[in-house]
Amino acid sequence: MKLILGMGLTGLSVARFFKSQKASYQVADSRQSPPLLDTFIAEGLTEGCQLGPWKECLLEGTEEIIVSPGIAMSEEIVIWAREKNIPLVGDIELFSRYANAPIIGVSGSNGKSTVTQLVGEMGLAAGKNTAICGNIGIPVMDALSDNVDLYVVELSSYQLDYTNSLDLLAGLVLNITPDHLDRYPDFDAYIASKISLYPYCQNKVVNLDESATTEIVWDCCFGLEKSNQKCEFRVETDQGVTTFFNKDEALFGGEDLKIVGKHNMSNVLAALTLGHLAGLSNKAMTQAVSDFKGLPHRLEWVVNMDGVDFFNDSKSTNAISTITAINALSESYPSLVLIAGGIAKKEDYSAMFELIGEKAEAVVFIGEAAESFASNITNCAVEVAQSMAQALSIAKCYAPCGAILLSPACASFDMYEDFNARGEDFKRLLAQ
Ligand code: UMA
Ligand code: ADP
Repeated sequence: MKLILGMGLTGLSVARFFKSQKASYQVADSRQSPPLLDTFIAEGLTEGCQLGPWKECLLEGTEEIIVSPGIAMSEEIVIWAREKNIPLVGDIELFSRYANAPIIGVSGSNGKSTVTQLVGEMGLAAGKNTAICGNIGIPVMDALSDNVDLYVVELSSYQLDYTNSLDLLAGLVLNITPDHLDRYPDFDAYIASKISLYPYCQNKVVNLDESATTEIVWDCCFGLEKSNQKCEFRVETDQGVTTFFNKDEALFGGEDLKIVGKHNMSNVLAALTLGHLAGLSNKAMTQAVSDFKGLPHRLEWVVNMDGVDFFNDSKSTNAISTITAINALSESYPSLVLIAGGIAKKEDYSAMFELIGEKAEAVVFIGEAAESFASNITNCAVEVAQSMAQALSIAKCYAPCGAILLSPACASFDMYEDFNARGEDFKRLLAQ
């Protein structure tokens, strides 16, 4: 009997798969009423369902556990399973057993979804039936199909932690900066989790700008700052004109990109390198890059109102992504007002506070972290707001021109269901 732990998106996709295979399984969740329970019931997937605090007897007769990524390794049920030597895998490993098309894997602290989506769109532009899935929001077991030509899978560290076997045609850890430090004993453990992707790769792709992966013996590389002769793709800037190259062939210019900021140039290089390894043509990849508008909530331009551009970067849930957004926009906007805050991550925000003082006209903080963040700001105006609506109206007072940027650097759960809801609220308020 298989045991599926966690009745979220992952658990649902795994239960659907086992049902389709007529395999016997049991589902369990440590919450009394998990949000997707109704869907499990409607689809007839509640076989042997156990809800509420984990009980050791759940493991009786269990030959393998498929554990959801949100369940930490410190959970009792995981510890008991390990003590009993019951094999424990995540959905990614299960998927790898059945997938019969090449898989590209993308991990990293920031930019995973952007690169995953872009590689996926390159695959589609090349006429391949491409599945874009994984941590990006579509569980891999829901994407599994005999009709797929290419899988592009976003891999989180949580998923990698429950993976022991995986076959990737190519894989990349885009960057590693502090995140999820509530799940790991320290930053080194988080780095180790990310880097565990590489042994699964037929082609290891490394970002030369990322110091945490310099030890990796790579097969392919790219770098925006530290490019070299061995890079298949590179960017050159001559007299302010930026061009992307594949070896000696000029592909497109920086002005052809609809996504802004240097970090997105790095994301494009990453996607080109992975797409190339998947056998995609430069023509198809160039088409996909020039059509790519980026994903919602990632430095997304929303509207120009009374001469002010509004950007929604709600997906920024850590300091470095907000630092990246401020740097990207301050290149083009001399006046920048930031809205940030929410539930602070267990990380050092001092570099972000300093940059805000240096580059922003004003900052408006919201959410649980507001007061403590505000006390760390010097060199620019600082305000605390009680709601997104109030934050926006305060921000507008400081921005007669330039840009207003929502880039929270924090989790959203104090005020919203998730980062999507936060970004949608920001956009809804702007549409009023
Ligand atoms: N649960 C328990 N006990 C626990 C923890 C969770 O029973 O101790 C139950 C919850 O009650 C809930 C279920 O597990 O019913 C939720 O499982 P989950 O947290 O693993 O979430 P899923 O809905 O399966 O979504 C997961 C990813 N979530 C996490 O890793 C936390 C989604 O990434 C991913 O899109 C989805 O699988 C499909 O692959 C989200 C995420 O926040 C977007 N990821 C983190 C990030 O990007 O930073 C890693
Ligand atoms: P992830 O899936 O890793 O969370 P996303 O593509 O969803 O990555 O972007 C998350 C946040 O990180 C957004 O605020 C986005 O603007 C920012 N970001 C995107 N790419 C990069 C990058 N290469 N380096 C740093 N920040 C980035």
